Amino acid sequence: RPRALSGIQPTAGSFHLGNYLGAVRQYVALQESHDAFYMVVDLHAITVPQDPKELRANTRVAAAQLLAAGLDPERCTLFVQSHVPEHAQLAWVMNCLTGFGEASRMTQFKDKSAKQGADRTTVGLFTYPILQVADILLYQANAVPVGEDQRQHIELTRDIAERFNGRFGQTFTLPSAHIVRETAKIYDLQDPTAKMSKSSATPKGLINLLDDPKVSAKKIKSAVTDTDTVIRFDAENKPGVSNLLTIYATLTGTTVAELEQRYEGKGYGALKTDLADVVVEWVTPFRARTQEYLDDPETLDAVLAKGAEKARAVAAETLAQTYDRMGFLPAK
Ligand code: AQP
Repeated sequence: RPRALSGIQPTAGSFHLGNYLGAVRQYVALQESHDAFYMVVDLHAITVPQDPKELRANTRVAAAQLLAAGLDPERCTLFVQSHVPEHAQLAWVMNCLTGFGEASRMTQFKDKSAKQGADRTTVGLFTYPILQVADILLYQANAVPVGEDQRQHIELTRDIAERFNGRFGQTFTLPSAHIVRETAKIYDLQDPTAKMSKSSATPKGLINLLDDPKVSAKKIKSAVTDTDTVIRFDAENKPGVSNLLTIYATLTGTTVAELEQRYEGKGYGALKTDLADVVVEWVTPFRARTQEYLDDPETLDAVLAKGAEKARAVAAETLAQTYDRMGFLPAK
């Protein structure tokens, strides 16, 4: 079976709808066809300041949400990044193979560091994509399910893997981004030209899966649309309505075309009210399942321990081979 690998940050506590539709849904799908490794990326999280107590709690919350979304530890390997020390070890090697200019061209870093200012931007944030390179290459992953915002980082991973293979002999599999076009970028409800993100300009544009469903329903109902009245998918001219149609179609397993037909002659109010109901119906059992996993931390930790053990077996082999190829003297 081909390998899949992806990771999600535990930072915000709750995942948002963009994380779920853009990435986590694909994790669930790929566990059927791939030998899949999924991790809660706590090492990535500390590239911005974290409260230690919250980070620890949120790591469990993230794992619980992944299980609630449908990851099955019998069918995939679910673990916490810091439980597998090879990630940090291979990241150092990859840092030494990456050009400073090359890393400087990463748009996510440019955007985030511009927002934070140079003094608050850590070197860790700068090398974040290179840790991601190590994450992916350690598992010889073929497919990396992610949202559109990660495409450039997967390209970087391919470049560095090719560079290593060229210099030291075939070692790493070249991965491909697994990006589902329709849901590759879910937009902010208040600014439908910007990505829905945990650092959105206003919380009103962001649907957190673990929020009170009433709050989420209200946000859907006050989503920004346009002054036209027709319910039609047109990402360029009607980004707000198009985003709502994408969310609606994906959560209900219908198509956008079907929805356009169903809402012909109806107003935006009807679409929003119905979508608010759809979201409430989806998040309510999701929250309950997440809580069940959190109520039993021993079982949750056991799942993560078993996952880390399985992940380590693969990661250690890749790291040993990498060290050997580079000419490190083996420890006796
Ligand atoms: N709006 C989105 N649409 C589609 N996919 C998205 N992803 C994030 N936002 C969207 C995908 O979710 C996965 C996990 O992301 P992460 O843990 O790296 O979080 P993030 O990308 O940092 O999430 P945010 O909310 O966008 O955070 P900030 O504001 O810090 O940038 C990834 O596969 C990502 O593509």
